[in-house]
Amino acid sequence: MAHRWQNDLSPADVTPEAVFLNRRQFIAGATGLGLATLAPPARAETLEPNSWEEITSYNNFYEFGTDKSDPAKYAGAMTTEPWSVQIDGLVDRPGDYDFKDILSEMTIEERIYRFRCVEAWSMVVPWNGFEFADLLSLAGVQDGAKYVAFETLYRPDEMPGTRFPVLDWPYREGLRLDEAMHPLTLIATGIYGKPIPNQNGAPLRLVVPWKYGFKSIKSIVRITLTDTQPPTSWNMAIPREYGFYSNVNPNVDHPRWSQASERVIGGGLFSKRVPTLMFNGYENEVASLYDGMDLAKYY
Ligand SMILES: Nc1nc2c(c(=O)[nH]1)N[C@H]1C(S)=C(S)[C@@H](COP(=O)(O)O)O[C@H]1N2
Ligand SMILES: [Mo]
Repeated sequence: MAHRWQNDLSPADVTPEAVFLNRRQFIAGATGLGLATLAPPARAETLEPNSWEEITSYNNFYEFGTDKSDPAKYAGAMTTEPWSVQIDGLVDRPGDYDFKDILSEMTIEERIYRFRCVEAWSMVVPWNGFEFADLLSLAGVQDGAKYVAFETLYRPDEMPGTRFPVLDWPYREGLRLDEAMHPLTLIATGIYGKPIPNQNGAPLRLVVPWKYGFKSIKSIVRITLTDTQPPTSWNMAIPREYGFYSNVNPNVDHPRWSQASERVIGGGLFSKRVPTLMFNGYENEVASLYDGMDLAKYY
């Protein structure tokens, strides 16, 4: 598939990880030598991807517990082979799509995206994957489809967190069809060129970089094309706090905290807060999807 979206970072920025660390030191050193003008502006600096360690040990995957360290501890028990995705609803070719067969049809590319959790922390992740629109073409979207509903695996004997009614399992998410078809909307199958770890949503998870992280549903087993807005887990749990759209928006606060800024994960002593960007920095690409919509009402 031709690339329909131009990354603002080059793959050379990603590998190997050691290069990042060295470059960070170089930037710090250069600043010390009075070459401060070479240092990137504060917000752009966060586009340096987080480390593998940060991305794979600080997670939200409530099926394995609510602590950020639970998924790395417990998600290893999730069986990811074999894996298939049921694609149904308003599609021409409904059925169970084996993950390996899906992969054989897709061209994997790298996408370095900002990732912003509704809890006001953020990372930058070098995903590997394919555009969700390409998966939809496999199944063939029918006229009349307006939304896409997603479901995560629900297997209680492998998912200790599902013993607690934190959410109405299985974890469910949804997008409007035009959001789902947007070239930024990715199915991630890897990170840093390696298969995606279970705690990050193996073997395939959604990534919608202009929306709060909970929209990026993990370990997908079902995709349904519908003509009505599907129920979604966080919205069902606390509708006042978690809307269906959940676009990153520094001007619309969460009822219990500000969304104007975010804590950048990593950097140890150097961890910092930065201003949150409209649509998480993807405003030019996605703002037109919401022309004429009141973003405070459709939060
Ligand atoms: N199935 C499922 N998907 C999920 C979640 C979850 O608890 N279960 N958490 C969401 C939230 S709140 C965030 S911030 C991201 C975290 O992704 P990461 O752990 O890969 O950083 O996954 C999202 N997808
Ligand atoms: Mo999140």
